[in-house]
Amino acid sequence: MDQQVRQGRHPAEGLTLPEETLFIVKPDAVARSLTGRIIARFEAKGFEITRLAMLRLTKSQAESFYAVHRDKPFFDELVSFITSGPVVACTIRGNNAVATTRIMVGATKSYEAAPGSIRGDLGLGLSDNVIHASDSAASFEHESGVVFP
Ligand code: FUP
Repeated sequence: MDQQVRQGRHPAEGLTLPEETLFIVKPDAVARSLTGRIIARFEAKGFEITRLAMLRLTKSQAESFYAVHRDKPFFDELVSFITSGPVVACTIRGNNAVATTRIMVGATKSYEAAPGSIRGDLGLGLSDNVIHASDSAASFEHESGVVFP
């Protein structure tokens, strides 16, 4: 067993690039009872959960969350979908968290996402694509501020 684990420290300590990121289990995945399975993948990878909540985003929270997409044709559908039911928001900490989480999540279009990724294994949709994950440190700061005010 690893020395750090033996001493009771979390494996996420002593990192080369300690970082935090945010993922959101979307309403489709919560409704399909996939929340535990998704969170378990991040725990198994070695990330430490730092915040966890089930919540329902308001329309104004969702519009702020997805502000970067405000001018896109799919913006209204995106806001409508993410507010359509409860979500589970989670911040995690670990080595290279932002980029590693994006790899674990997979391509935006679930039906094209590689098997082995969360979207590739668990979804077929586009706006209903199972999970959101911050794509940069700046996105993490903005998005976590909206979700965990
Ligand atoms: P991702 O970072 O993979 O979640 O994807 P984007 O930030 O590009 O898109 C945000 C969300 O918009 C996606 F989760 C799904 C939705 N979307 C559409 O509905 N249609 C599109 O053409 C692109 C994205």
